Order: sequence, then C-alpha cells, then structure tokens
Amino acid sequence: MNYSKNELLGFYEQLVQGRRYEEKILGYVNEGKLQGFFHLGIGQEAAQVGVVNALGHNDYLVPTHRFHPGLANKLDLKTLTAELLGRSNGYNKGKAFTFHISSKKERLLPVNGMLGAGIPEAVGYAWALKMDEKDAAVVCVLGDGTTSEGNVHEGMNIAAILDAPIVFFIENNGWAISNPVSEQTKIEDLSTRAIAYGMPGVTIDGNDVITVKETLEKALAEARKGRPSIVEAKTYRWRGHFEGDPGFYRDPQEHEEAMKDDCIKRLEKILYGQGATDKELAEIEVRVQQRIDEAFAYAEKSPLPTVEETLDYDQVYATNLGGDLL
Ligand SMILES: Cc1ncc(C[n+]2csc(CCOP(=O)(O)OP(=O)(O)O)c2C)c(N)n1
Repeated sequence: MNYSKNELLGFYEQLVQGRRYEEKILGYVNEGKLQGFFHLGIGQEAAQVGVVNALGHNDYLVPTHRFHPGLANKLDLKTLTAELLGRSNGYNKGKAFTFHISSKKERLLPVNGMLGAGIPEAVGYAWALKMDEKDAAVVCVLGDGTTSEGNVHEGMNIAAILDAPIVFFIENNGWAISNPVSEQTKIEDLSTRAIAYGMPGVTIDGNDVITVKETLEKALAEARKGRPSIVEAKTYRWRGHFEGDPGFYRDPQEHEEAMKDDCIKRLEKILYGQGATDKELAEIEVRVQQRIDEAFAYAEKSPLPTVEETLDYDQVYATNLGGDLL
C-alpha cells in the first residue's frame, strides 16, 4: 500500500517517540533516579511501532520486558511514565513498573516474567475471545531466546489445535542475553517452526515499520477468523541486555554494522524522497521531546503510593492477574 507523506511522517514521529522515550529512561538510570533492570529496545522501534499500528480496536497485546518504544506509542504517556516512576496514578498504581504493566482499557495484558510461561497464558486469552465470539485477536510478542522454552511449543501447538485468534510475533534481536541466535537453534528463520504446528509462518525485515505493520495486519485478519500464525521480525538489540550489561560477549564490528541499519534513518530517507524537509523533521523532534519531558515532569510531581496502598496486595492481584482483563 502507498502512504502519503503525512502518514509516513506520522510513523516517523512514533519511531522518534519510542527512541527518545527510552533515551529519557536511560538518562534517569544514569542519574540514579531510576533503579532496577531496564531492558531497552533502542534499535527495535520499527518492529514495535509496526505492531501497535496494526492492532485493531478490539485486539489485545501481550508485550515483553523490552517493549517500551511500543508502549510509549500505545499508552497514555503520562500514565505510563507515572507507572514507570512507581506513582499511585500509574496504570497499575505504581506496582507493575513497565515490566508487568497491564490495562483493561488499553487492552494490554501483562507480561509473565518467567519467559515462555506467558505464551500458554496468551493462548488462553485468545481462546477466551473465541469462546466469547469476539471479533478480536491477541498479538503475543516474544523474543528469539524465549522461543527455545518448552512452554512456547506447548502454547503454539495448542493455539493451532484450538484455532485460537492469536499472532505470535517473534522480535528477533539476535541475542538472548549473551547467547546469539546461532547458538540457540539450527534453523535460519524462527518462523519455520510454524510448520510443526500446522500454521503459517513468515519472516520479515523488522527494521521496516511499514512491512511490520502490513504483515501484522494481514496476520491479525486471519487470526480473527481462527487462523493463528507466527510472524518473525528480524532486528537488532543496540543496547546491552539490560542497562549495566557491558556486552563483552558481542563482536563490536557486528554491533557497529547492525547499527548502520537504523529504522529511523531508513524512514528519513524515504521521507526526503517524498519531499519532507529538515524543518518538518526537526519540528517532530521538538514536539516529541516536549511531550516526553511533560510526561516525566507530570510523573515526578505525582504522589507515591501510600503505605496502605502499598500493602494492599489484593490490588496487585486484581489489576495485574485478575480474570477480568478481557
Ligand atoms: C524461564 C526464564 N529463564 C530465564 C530468565 C532470565 N532472562 C530474562 S530475559 C532473558 C533473555 C531473553 O531473550 P529473548 O527472548 O531473546 O528476549 P530479549 O531479552 O533479547 O528481548 C533471560 C534468559 C527468565 N526471565 N525466565
């Protein structure tokens, strides 16, 4: 499909928003204002923005621990940032961080920290949609390393058997902590695993936001009719596995080469070809930065949970794990 310059500028703005949001997080981590494990998705923005733009109004998303660029475009930036900073007006009252964040309103389902264990859960959500005869599907995002977990195979197999409305979106960033894909599996494309479950599988360029969006749209249309599939998007993790990981296991040359294929620069090139100007792109930068700065300022001014709220464990269960998310 052809997109107008304005539509492409819209995608560009989202890619930039994803990257600048994580750069802001990085600044906070470096200043010691944020503590904990941060798995940044810098470099993977096209894969994530492509996914969130493909979702239909009734579809659900199960993200991963590395999905901030996607969430920074799907969710309300202020409420997301309040959650990130542990504030009581965050999506989950500051208890979920961005790792387990969920929202019934936004149709966002929580990540299971036990990699792979979330895949049968996601199939369960999809099966529930089918049983309720909803015209909706689930996109379940998982990393390349996660595909090697036993639960994933069980989940994918049962999804196929149940004709569950689900798309498994493998965000293949080349690495699972220090383990390269080549040491995780003998297969070239992770999507070929779909053959074993009797469902379609396709591998695409994960640094091309349009390709990701259009592939996912098609896969979701099929999934809503009860035809699940696997989409693998190949991209690259620019940062360490988490902030603080020096990444000594990675060949610096491989890293440098991969970073040359920057999804933002790629779209920039297309935009210049369509007559976009430096001024238009610079205005996007300013607008995005302002939005992000406002979200962080809002979150910093927001209240921390009270002692009572912190001790209210029922709330953790109800907001993060409760059965009423669909
Ligand atoms: C069952 C389980 N084993 C190990 C871990 C620790 N762990 C957290 S992230 C990660 C690597 C995941 O790699 P991948 O699925 O490729 O996603 P990426 O982090 O590269 O986005 C591991 C091993 C975990 N959380 N759960």
